[in-house]
Amino acid sequence: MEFEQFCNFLPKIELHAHLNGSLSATSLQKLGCSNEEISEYQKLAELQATEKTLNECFKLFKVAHNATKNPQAVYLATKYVIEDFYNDNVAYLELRTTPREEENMSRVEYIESVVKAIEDCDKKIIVKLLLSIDRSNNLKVEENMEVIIKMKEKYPHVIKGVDFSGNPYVGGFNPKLFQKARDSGLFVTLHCAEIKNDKEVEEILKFRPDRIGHGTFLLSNDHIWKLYLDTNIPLECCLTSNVACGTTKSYKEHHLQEWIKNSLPFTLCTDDKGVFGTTLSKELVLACQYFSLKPTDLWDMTLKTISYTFASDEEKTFLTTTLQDWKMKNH
Ligand code: 6MZ
Repeated sequence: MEFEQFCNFLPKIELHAHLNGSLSATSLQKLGCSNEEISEYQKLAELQATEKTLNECFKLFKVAHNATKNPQAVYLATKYVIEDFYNDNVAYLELRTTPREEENMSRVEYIESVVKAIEDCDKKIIVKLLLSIDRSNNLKVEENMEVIIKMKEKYPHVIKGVDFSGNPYVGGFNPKLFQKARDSGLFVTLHCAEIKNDKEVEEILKFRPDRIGHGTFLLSNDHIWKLYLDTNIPLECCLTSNVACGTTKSYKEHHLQEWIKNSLPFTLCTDDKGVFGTTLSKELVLACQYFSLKPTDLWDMTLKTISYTFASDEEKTFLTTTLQDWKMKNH
């Protein structure tokens, strides 16, 4: 089997996908976006990778947010995104999203719409939900966390964790807030070192989240890197996102090579497949191309990724069997 075909058909695991950033142009069209709005959303691909690009990226989410301002649209958006991942042979998906309050929708209604779309899914894909705290919305973080914890109590079979994301140039990490999430039984994954911010990164590593996203600037300071090595926290690696946002200069220079060289835990993810025009299969192909990974390495990585998920033991066993059966049939 050609390696592209291998990446395509492998039952994959996606652990870092933001709902609104994952909406494809077709889905946005179905949600009522105009052609102009859609070309605005896709313009990142045309931009030169400069430091400003990460800020540009955060403006683009407005297009998707404008299309998901009521419960019905949020339900449909979730359904479309799950279908896209299913069509890319993703067997297990952890979707993350920031509960949003709009004129015609409360945060509770937002979350319930996403949960309903997940519960209604009749495809062979396991989907779990992580709720995000937007770091740039500092005024409401406490209140947002309370809503998240309440909703986790109502839908414990779907809502598994909490994420810390948003524009990394704004706001800061509050360990006490995330301790509350942890105490309530939620797993914690935090965007970490997407830009250089050693003080915050140190606080995040000391908190020891279950996973971290990006980790781009962990290597830029020896002390931070040593701290990371002590924790051995799995990294959600988003190759295309980092290159498109200009936080990493090129695929060739991507920090993933250090994880591979040192056998550190990582998994490949899309981040915002709509905004960055990628798929999980494409991310696997890129890893093969730039870091000489072989299909067997990707199978091994996927097997290891099962232990980084926030799934139940039964679900983990099911995923392991799925992967092993696939290998038997395709070798
Ligand atoms: C940090 C990001 C992100 O939550 O409305 N988001 N946060 N770094 C990134 N790297 C590029 N990509 C997406 O999905 C969109 C939201 O996810 C976060 C931002 O807060 C963005 O507004 P939801 O479904």
